Amino acid sequence: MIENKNIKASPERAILVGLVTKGQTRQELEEYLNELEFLVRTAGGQPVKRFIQTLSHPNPQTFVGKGKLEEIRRFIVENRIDTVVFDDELSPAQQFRLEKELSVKILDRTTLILDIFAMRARTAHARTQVELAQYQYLLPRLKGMWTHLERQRGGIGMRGPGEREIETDRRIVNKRIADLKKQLAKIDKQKKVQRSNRGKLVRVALVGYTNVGKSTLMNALAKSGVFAENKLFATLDTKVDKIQIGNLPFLLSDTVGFIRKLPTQLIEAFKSTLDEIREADLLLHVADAAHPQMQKHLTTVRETLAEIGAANKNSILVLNKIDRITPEQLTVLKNQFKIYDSPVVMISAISKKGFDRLRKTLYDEVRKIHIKRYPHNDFLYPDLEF
Ligand SMILES: Nc1nc2c(ncn2[C@@H]2O[C@H](COP(=O)(O)OP(=O)(O)OP(=O)(O)O)[C@@H](O)[C@H]2O)c(=O)[nH]1
Ligand SMILES: [Mg+2]
Repeated sequence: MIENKNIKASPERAILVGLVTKGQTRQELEEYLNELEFLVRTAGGQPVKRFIQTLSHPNPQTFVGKGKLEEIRRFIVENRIDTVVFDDELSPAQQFRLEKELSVKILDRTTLILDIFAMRARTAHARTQVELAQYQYLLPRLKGMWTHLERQRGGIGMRGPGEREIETDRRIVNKRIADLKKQLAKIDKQKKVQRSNRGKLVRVALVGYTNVGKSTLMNALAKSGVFAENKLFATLDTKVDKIQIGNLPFLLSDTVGFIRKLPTQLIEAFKSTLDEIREADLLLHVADAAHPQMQKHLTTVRETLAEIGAANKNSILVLNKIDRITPEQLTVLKNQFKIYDSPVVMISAISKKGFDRLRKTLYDEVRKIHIKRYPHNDFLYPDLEF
């Protein structure tokens, strides 16, 4: 595992930087920075201040403009800032220029998410996947790193030892990536065997944005003791439980949550974890009804599902945390989702409000799949009253 430098006894003091651009309004940026702040806290840092600039596009060298950079530099010195977090993926050139200009740790959204994944990975499988993603992120950045070090040491020429060291490093990293891929291929095979041993039961997968309550719902339905917490990416491994509603058994899996701009390295590295979703017969798409960004979360989840090859699956939309919204908001929500392309259920995974409806919907949808799969057995599954 690449060392996680973000955990310290006293929290790292961080400032956040984002841009208002043509494609991103001030309000959107504020919302994205709220999420970035939550990510920083999850990683063990303390957000201190936000810097926002309106630019048509990021400066290719320094992300922000010259004046803003100076403002940030002054703030860092006067307020003992350890880290600057940018709300976008920085190019290797930007990253190293910024490190040089600001002399503190520079993180972007991707490194932050990778870092949290590294912190959260519990099993060998999750660790291997995270490490692969981290090395893949690192590979194109090696050159910048060496150039940066050379400059710090006082300017040995670009084609000097620095260049040879880049090559050595690149070889080491490539070898490590190849080894990790081999290890993952082995784990993939085992997981495939495990999945095929589970028999022919209908498979339902919980999917959704991070922190919406997937694991809490899994616990409520299965009493399985899945780790749930008010932090981002509490779950990285897949947990599968057998559930029975009426006389109908099925498998329910809980796995990693999605987020806006989930690093592509992670999507690739977590391929086998995401297989659980890809191979599911039915998706239980959970959303946080009390979150101001719920609609955007729904879109992100749909886009991510398409990206991993799991679009157009049968699904049930579960709007969770209704204990945290007013009766008026609930009415608005009900009207909003009256017409939707899949069944919609509103619940609270904590108070268990709406659970009868959820069980009934789950039963009906799983039964449909069952009947299709075993056409001669349908008499076994009567209509249930809940
Ligand atoms: N008020 C309220 N809080 C809830 C409800 N369901 C879950 N939570 C809380 O939301 C937080 C996140 O819950 P998790 O179950 O860990 O969410 P998750 O979707 O599994 O999150 P990741 O694994 O990080 O993707 C926890 O603090 C839960 O207690 C609910 O119905 N009402
Ligand atoms: Mg979870």
